[in-house]
This record gives sequence, C-alpha cells and structure tokens, in this order.
Amino acid sequence: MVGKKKPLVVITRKLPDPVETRMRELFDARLNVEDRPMTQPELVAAVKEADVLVPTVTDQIDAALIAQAGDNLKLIANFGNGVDKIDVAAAAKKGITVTNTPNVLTEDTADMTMALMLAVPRRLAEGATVLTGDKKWAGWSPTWMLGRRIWGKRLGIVGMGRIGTAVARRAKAFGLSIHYHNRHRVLPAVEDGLEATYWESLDQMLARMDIISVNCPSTPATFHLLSARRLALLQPTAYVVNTARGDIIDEEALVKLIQDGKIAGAGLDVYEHEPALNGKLLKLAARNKVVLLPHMGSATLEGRIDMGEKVIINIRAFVDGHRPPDRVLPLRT
Ligand code: 8YV
Repeated sequence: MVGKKKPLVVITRKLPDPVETRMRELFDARLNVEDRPMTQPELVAAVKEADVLVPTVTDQIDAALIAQAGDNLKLIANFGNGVDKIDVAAAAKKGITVTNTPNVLTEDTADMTMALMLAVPRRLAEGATVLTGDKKWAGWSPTWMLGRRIWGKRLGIVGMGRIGTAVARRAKAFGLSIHYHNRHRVLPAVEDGLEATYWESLDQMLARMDIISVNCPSTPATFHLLSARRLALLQPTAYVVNTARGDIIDEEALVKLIQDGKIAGAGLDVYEHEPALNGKLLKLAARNKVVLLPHMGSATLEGRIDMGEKVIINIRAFVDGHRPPDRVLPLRT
C-alpha cells in the first residue's frame, strides 16, 4: 500500500461533508452518498476489494465476513468508539489492524447521559407534550407534573472509563453523590476529585443507588451484566440510564421490572436488537415510564467531524507505515 497509488478506502455510511471531502483528497475514497446501509453481500464485495474499510456500528464485521476479505484489506478503521460489531480477534488472525475513535465523543455522550438522567425523573418528555398536544393547558398547579428531585441522590456508574468519568464530573455538579463499579479502581486523585465511592461488588452498589448509568463497553464479559437477577436488586424508586450498548442490560427483564413497578423507569439511547425496538418499551414510553432516544449519544456535528478526522489520522498513519494512534487489540480471554 505504500507508494504512489492511493489506497482504496470503502466508507460504509455517509459521513459529514468536510470528512468526505478530505477523504476524497487523500484516498481513493468510495463514499456512500445515499447513506443506504450496506447489505451483507455488499460488505463482502467491499472487503474483497478494499485496502481499508471504514465501517460504523450499523455494520456487522464478523468472522465470516473477515474470512472473505481480500489480501489487500489490511485496516478496518472504525468510525466509532465501540468495536462490539467487529470481530477484532478474527481480524488480528488475518493480519488486519483495527482502529477506533476514542476521546472525541466522550463529552457529547456524557451530555446525553445527563439529559436522560434528568428526563425521566423530571418528566421532561411528558411535560414537553403538554403544550403541543391536543388539550389546552389549564395552567400551573402546585401538585401537578411533580417529578423526583435529582440533587442529593446517589448515582451508580457501571464502567468508570472515559465516558463514565465525564458523566461523574457532570453529575457531581448536579449535586449527585458519585458511586462506581469498574474492573479496576480509578486513580486516587480522580476518585478524590469526584468524591467517588468505589464498589467492588456490583450487586451491592445496585441495591443502594437512586440512578444507575451504564457506561461500560459491550464485550462478551459485559453481555447482560445487568441481568434479571441484578436488576431485581434495584430499589423500586431507582432509574436506569443506558447510553453504552443495549446488550449490557437484559432488556426483557428491565421491561418486566418497570411494568411491575419494581424499578421506577429508564432513559435509554441504545437497545438490545437495534434498530429493532421492543414493542413493550414503546408502551412504557407511552406511559412516560421510559424516555427512548434513537442512539444519539455522540450525534453532534462537531463530534462526527472529529470522529472522521480520527479515522483519517488512523488511516494515514497506517498507510505511511506507522502504528495508528487508536489501534484496538483483541480482548484477552
Ligand atoms: C456512534 C457509538 O455514533 O462510537 C460509538 O461507540 O456508540 C456511537 O456514539 C457509532 O458507534 C458510530 O459508529
């Protein structure tokens, strides 16, 4: 790939114009201007031909697909942080490097986490429809539209990485006390700054929190980390927020517990089988028990441009024979 010929870079979805323009300048970039998600046969054709594939969370880059990759394919430069849709181990076995786009979506995702954290207890979505709905607003009343206070409550963060820490910073400013569960305890300076309490036992933390925020990556080890058994430990007044990945929570169990009044509600940006949605969640949304967003955590123009720039940096470093800055290594099993 080193030499005069520009690498063939296949980008599976439409990216912001400035990113696509730069990619066209630098690479033999094959764009998807119509933004139609690629079918599996189209992906097969792409990996057979491309030097670099730029997929997103909507593409399944599994071992079967990677097995069909042509000899040219040496880099999968993911447009996104989470690589749960990419079989990184299968790629490594075939000598294909995988990169992602960390850091640049941390703050946007943390903002959206806070928005969901406020939305359900403070009845944001429900309140917004009062003025735009069919009925005329009868006016203010002291006992109407009462939600639950955020300030002074306990937040339990599951996964204290970049995004979890950014959520903690914001939540502290909202007067929440910070608790977290993580594979490793964070540095004392970080913990002290956040006045955070570490829980080695996820079960014990879950049972004591007012709000749970899921901020860990989706890996085989975190699949249904919030299982039916663990969700049942939550207090009936607790809320669950998830801006990470749907399959970290047993969605069916979450639905059942909210239906039965054993959990107060949830704010979700991600789903177990997205883009398919559990119909029961829609019913809970109609009852204002949950607020549902369509995977918008990192959806800012600035964020998506930054993600594109990261992809470009990774491709350029790789093509120039350097180690790309955001290389993702296979998980240790
Ligand atoms: C992205 C995300 O929008 O980066 C991630 O892991 O979940 C999202 O914020 C998406 O993954 C882009 O591929």
